[in-house]
Amino acid sequence: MNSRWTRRAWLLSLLKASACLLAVFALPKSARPEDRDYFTGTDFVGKNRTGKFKQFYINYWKPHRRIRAEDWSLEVTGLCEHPRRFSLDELRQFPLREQASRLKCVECWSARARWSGFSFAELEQRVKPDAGARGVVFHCADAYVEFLPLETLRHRRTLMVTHMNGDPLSDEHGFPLRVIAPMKYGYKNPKAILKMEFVDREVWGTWSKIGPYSADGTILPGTDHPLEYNKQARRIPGGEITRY
Ligand SMILES: Nc1nc2c(c(=O)[nH]1)N[C@H]1C(S)=C(S)[C@@H](COP(=O)(O)O)O[C@H]1N2
Ligand SMILES: [Mo]
Repeated sequence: MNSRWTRRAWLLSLLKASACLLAVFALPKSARPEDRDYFTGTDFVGKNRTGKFKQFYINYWKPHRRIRAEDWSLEVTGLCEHPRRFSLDELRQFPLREQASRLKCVECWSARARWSGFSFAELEQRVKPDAGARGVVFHCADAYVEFLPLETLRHRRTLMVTHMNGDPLSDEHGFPLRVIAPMKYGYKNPKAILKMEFVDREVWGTWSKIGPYSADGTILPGTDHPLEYNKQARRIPGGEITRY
C-alpha cells in the first residue's frame, strides 16, 4: 500500500468516526440508550382497538415506551426471602400451561382468548414469600398499579401469561408478561409488568382508586356484552364466565 492510500484510508475513517459521533449527539434525547425509561417517549400505546385481535379492546392507563425483551427483566421483591430478577429467557424455561378464558372488563365488554404462560407457584418456589405476605403489588410499564391477594394468584385458573392465541403477547396486550385472573374484572389483570412486590396488606390499585370499582374486583352477577357476539347482552352469574 502506498503512503497516499494509507493517508486516504486514515482520513476516511476519521470522517466516518466523526459522522458516528455526530449521529449520536444529534439523536433526540429520549432515544439515547442511557435515557431509556418506560414512561416517556414516542412509542404511544393508548386505548384503542387496533391490535391484531379485532374482537379485543386495548386498554392502557398511560402511554409508555415499547418494552424490548433485551432490556426487560422481571423484578420480584418485597416480603420474600430471595428477592431477584428474572430474564424473559428464564421465565420461558418454566413449565408451560395453557387455558382459554374470557377477559371481562368492568366497563361491560368481554372477549375470549387462548392464553399460555406459567403458574405463580414457579415464582413463589424461587423467591419464597415471607409468612406475613398477603399478596402482590404489580407495577406496570404505564405506571398502572394493581394488587392481587395470594389466594387469587394461587387459583388454578390464574395464569402468568406470556402468550396470547399462540404468539408472544403483543405490546398492546401486555408484552412481555401479564396476569390473567378470569374470575376478576379486567382491571385486576395487569399487563406489561415490570415489578412484583410482596406486601402484607391489601393495596388499592389504579382503577379502584379512580373509579367506583371494588378493590377486590371479583366479577359480579349482571350483564355482559361480549365483543365476538356483537355486544349482545347476556346474563352472567358472577365469577369466571364459562358458558360462552
Ligand atoms: N398495565 C396495564 N394493565 C392493564 C390496564 C392498564 O391500563 N394498564 N387496564 C386493565 C383493564 S381495565 C382491562 S379491561 C384489561 C384489558 O386488557 P387488553 O388491553 O389486553 O384487552 O387490561 C387491564 N390491565
Ligand atoms: Mo377494563
